[in-house]
Amino acid sequence: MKGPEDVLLIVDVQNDFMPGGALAVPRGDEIVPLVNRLAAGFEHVVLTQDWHPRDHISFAANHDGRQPFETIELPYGEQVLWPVHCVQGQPGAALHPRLEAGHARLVIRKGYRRTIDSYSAFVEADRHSPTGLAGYLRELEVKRVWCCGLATDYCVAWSALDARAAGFDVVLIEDACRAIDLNGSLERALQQLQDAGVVRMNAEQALA
Ligand code: VGL
Ligand code: ZN
Repeated sequence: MKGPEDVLLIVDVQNDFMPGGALAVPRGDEIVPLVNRLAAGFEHVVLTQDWHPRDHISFAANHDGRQPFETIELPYGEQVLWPVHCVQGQPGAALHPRLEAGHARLVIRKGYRRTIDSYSAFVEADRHSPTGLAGYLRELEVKRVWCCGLATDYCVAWSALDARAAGFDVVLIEDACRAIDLNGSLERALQQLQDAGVVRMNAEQALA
């Protein structure tokens, strides 16, 4: 059992990211049993939920003539336009019904501001606005952040990179993640994670 210095960060295991959902991550549902085994091995679990208002700036439908997966320039940089997903309080934003993480202590909701997206659980896409998670983990003297969930190349990768930037040791539990893989995004993300010193493991190793 992992103790107080370790936290399992379960990123965006939500209905809209599952096959059949609004922004389906291929085979996203396959990770749920593994995430459940991991959660049982951690005393301290934190969840994230992508949590957008209906008029969110990341939705292609909110930009005339734009299609999902195109990109636009926003004041904070390039933004991928997504299908409408994870709308606050809607069934698509709910956690997967077979996720077993009832002992999770904190749920970080992100992307709730209309004009700023947030892939990361730590800092919004303006790279400036904190979610409060780093301060919470520091105050509880957490040393290591173990990351799993969806999607490897977006919310999991950005969260892992920001956890490193905040000074934590970080492990990516690769087989407990699935990727969107848009225009080479997975390869790019894995390279950035490696450069940042994020350790890659599988769930077996993580639970050993
Ligand atoms: C995510 C795209 C848009 C994710 C969230 O959870 O990786 N990706 N919103
Ligand atoms: Zn989103």
